[in-house]
Parts: sequence; structure tokens; C-alpha cells
Amino acid sequence: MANRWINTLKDSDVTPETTFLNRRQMIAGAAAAGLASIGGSLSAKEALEPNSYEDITQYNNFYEFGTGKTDPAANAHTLVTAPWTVEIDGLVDKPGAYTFEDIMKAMTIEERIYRFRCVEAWSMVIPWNGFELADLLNMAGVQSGAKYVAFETALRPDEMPGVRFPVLDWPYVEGLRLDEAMHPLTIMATGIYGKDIPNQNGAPLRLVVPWKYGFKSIKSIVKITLTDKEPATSWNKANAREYGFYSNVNPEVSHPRWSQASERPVGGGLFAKRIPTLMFNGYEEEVAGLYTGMDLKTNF
Ligand SMILES: Nc1nc2c(c(=O)[nH]1)N[C@H]1C(S)=C(S)[C@@H](COP(=O)(O)O)O[C@H]1N2
Ligand SMILES: [Mo]
Repeated sequence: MANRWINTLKDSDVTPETTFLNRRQMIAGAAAAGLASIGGSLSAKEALEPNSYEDITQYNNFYEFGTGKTDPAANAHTLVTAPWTVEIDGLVDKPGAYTFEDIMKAMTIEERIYRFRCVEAWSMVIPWNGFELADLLNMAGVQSGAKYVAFETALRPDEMPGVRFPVLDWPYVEGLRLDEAMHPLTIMATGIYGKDIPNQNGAPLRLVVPWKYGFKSIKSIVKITLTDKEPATSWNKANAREYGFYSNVNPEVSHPRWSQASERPVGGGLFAKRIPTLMFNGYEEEVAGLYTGMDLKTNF
């Protein structure tokens, strides 16, 4: 418990002693002990200094609530997040509508401190609570023909003032290759700093893929489909030249309108220095093997 919000992760913190929490239990004041599995070699090599709760929850992208960075915090309170169901369908043994409560009961909730980098070149470090996406997919039973996972955000015009504007083709959709989805770094987040995830951050559950640009991390998910075809993604549909399917953080591949070689850590103040962006956002050791033999300039 004592080290839960430690600001500088060291080698010694990445041990099987690290605590993770069931957020429901934690709200009740109880914590469960468990395994550790935080950001892998990155956290051992480099300190991850989490951003403040305020930075993480007041500076967001969630276009369903407006395109400004403070719009989600101002507007997302209208999203009704309970009851919530996630439909899992396609190439699975047990398709169906899974309630959020049933998912939470079946999953092991832990804490992971991940780097997060937006394609717009700002970055944060966020202490997420959540579970591995692989556990959820295994619960539904992935069939052998499945090659990709498609995700869809809720589309509720009455609760989402931003969807009146055709900035994206709603609902927001995203996708991963199955091996990316099953990778242990890929999580479904349900909390931040041990509290239920705020609406503006994607309540009640959102994807987090730490080696990819932020837009892959789709929020407020209502549907997950296992498929044998590469799924469409919102930003690729909006501008295929600028946003590819993979969207791996890569300092060597520029966005057509700006360099991706450096980033601005949010919360560092107006004169904070930009820092160099790391290949795969610092998770190269863990994920580079997923892309062996692929040209990452054409598969951007
Ligand atoms: N449904 C939905 N998911 C979304 C977005 C969005 O507009 N709608 N924006 C994406 C982008 S561009 C980023 S950078 C991250 C921002 O996550 P955060 O606000 O929790 O930092 O959410 C991603 N997920
Ligand atoms: Mo983003």
C-alpha cells in the first residue's frame, strides 16, 4: 500500500511485491495484494513520474464532448455510465452482452503506470487501474480464425454534445491486430489513481495501448468484435494520409504536418523542455518483436 503512488519507479519497485487493487474494494477502503507487472524494462531503466490527477483529468481528447482540450472535463458529466454493457461478438465462442459488473467481477484489477503520448506531441504519465484486455478476450473465447479486434465507443447524441458536429464519422471506432490486443501491456482501464475512471477519460472502460499514439486508446467502449479483417479506424477514415492503422509511436516517422521526434510533457509549465520521443514510446524491448520484418514507414 505504502508505495502505491510512488513517484519514481525503481528496479526494486518492479517486483512481485507491488500492490494492485480492486478499485471497488479500494473505494471501500480495503486493498488486495497481488502480482506486479508494470511497464517492463522502461520502468527499470527510467523513472516514470506520474502527472497530477488534475493534469490527467482536465486536459483531454474526447471529441464526442467537443474538440477543445478542456471540453471533455466540462461536458462529459452528461454521459450515463451505469448500467453499462459491452457487447462482444464476431469470432468468439461466447458472444453476448457482458455487463460492466460481470466484467469487473471476472477480471483482476491492477495498477500500471504507463507513458501516454498523443499524436499532437504532448505526453503524460498515468497511473491506470485496469485489467489485461487478453483476459477479457479469453473470457469470451477467441476463435482460431480471429486476426483482429475492432472496438466501438458509445454513440449517444443526447449525452454527447460533440457528435452533432461531423468532425469524425461517429461512432468512434478503433482496431488492433490480435497479437497486439493479446499483448500483456495492452489493458482496459477502469480507474486512474485508484478512483473510478472519470467520464472525460473514457468511463467506465477504455483501451490503453502504451506503445501507440493516444488515439488508438478508444474510450467508453460498448462493442468489441473479433474479426478476420483489418477493422476501420476513425482517424484513418478521416485522413488516411495522416493516420495509419498501426500508429506505433515512432520518432523516425513524421506526421505529414509535424515531426514526431519530440514531445511536450504536460504539466511541466510553459517553459518546460521538450523531451525526445522514444521508439514505441519506450516499450521497444517488449513490443518490437510484434513487428519483425515489417516496414514501419509504410505501416505507420
Ligand atoms: N471515443 C473516443 N476515444 C478517444 C478519443 C475520442 O475523441 N473519442 N480521442 C483519442 C485521443 S486523440 C487521445 S490522445 C486519447 C486521450 O486520452 P485522455 O484524454 O484520457 O488523455 O483518447 C483517445 N480516445
Ligand atoms: Mo491524440
